Amino acid sequence: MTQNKNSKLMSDINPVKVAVVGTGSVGSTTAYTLLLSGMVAEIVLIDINKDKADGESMDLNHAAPITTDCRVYVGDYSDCNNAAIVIITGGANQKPGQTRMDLAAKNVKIMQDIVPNIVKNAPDTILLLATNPVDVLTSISYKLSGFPASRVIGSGTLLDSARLRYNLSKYYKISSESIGAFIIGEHGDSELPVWSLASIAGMRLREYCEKSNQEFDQDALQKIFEKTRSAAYDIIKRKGYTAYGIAAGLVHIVETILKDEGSLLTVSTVGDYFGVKQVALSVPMKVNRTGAHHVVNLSLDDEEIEEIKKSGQNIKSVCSSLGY
Ligand code: 6V0
Repeated sequence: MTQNKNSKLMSDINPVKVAVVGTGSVGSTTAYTLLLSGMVAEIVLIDINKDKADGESMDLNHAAPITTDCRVYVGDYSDCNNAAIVIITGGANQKPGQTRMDLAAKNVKIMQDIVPNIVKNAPDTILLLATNPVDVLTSISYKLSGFPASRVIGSGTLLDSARLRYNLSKYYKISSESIGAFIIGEHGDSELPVWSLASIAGMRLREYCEKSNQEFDQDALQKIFEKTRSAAYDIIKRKGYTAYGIAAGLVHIVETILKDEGSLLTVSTVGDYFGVKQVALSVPMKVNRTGAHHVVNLSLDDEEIEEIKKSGQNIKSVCSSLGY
């Protein structure tokens, strides 16, 4: 991310507007991360709690003169007009012990309010969802919006994959940047790690361990995955919400879109995956200026295929229980 105040900003070249709907813990942290990135000229904040949005806007604007030139203001949906991306973080969050799926009924009603309003005012924008259960809501928002699937993107397992790489980096004492590993499927309890393709220095983990004279310990890997999967529960139990990881993830997706990078990110879009049709879940997707595109079928092993199918069916059955 560009952080140097004096460097040429993308917003200097082509003023970019991003709207953030929902200014709670995730929305406000995302807006702050976006402001610091220097990638956008305008950030519009939208929330049913206008006072909260106002307070966040005032606070964020005071950071602008000492960081990057960026105008932050509270708006309504008409201000989404011409926004390159609208980030949706509005809705209920998990309370200690609650699963993401427990939020589905409440948050789908909120999407029924938010999504048509965005579509009316910003028919060409890209929707980027974080609100949970993110895959269910991405599937439903795709239908509500009438947008092509590539323009309705859930943050999916980008965060889970980052958590996995962080936990593996601690275990192997190697920078997370040098670890190729990811989580696919639902951003939630049915997600799965792709151990069959995980690699360090181009080698599968078993081979890496052999060559670096360490034990390949499958049980340790299982524990690392369980710690990754339960990370949100563990954080929420202690501080009540999670925000930094998802904010960094959302801004990374924004950057990938605005810079037309074509990076493969584990984000969620509606498609047909391993025989499960028309569902949003995460596999590596090519992300560029036009959105997220499913361009490659992973070579999974049989067990992984069974697990991702179950994960997809799980998301689909929650969607149908909600009438979608
Ligand atoms: P929060 O702090 O309660 O903020 C939610 C905000 O949404 C509040 O300010 C509400 O006023 C606002 N809101 C509610 N209804 C509407 C509406 N109809 N229109 C506009 N705004 C509305 O929650 P927090 O920010 O912690 O979490 C937001 C969502 O992100 C939750 O669903 C979380 O579960 C989800 N997360 C998703 C993650 C991911 O990886 N995808 C990670 C962390 C949290």
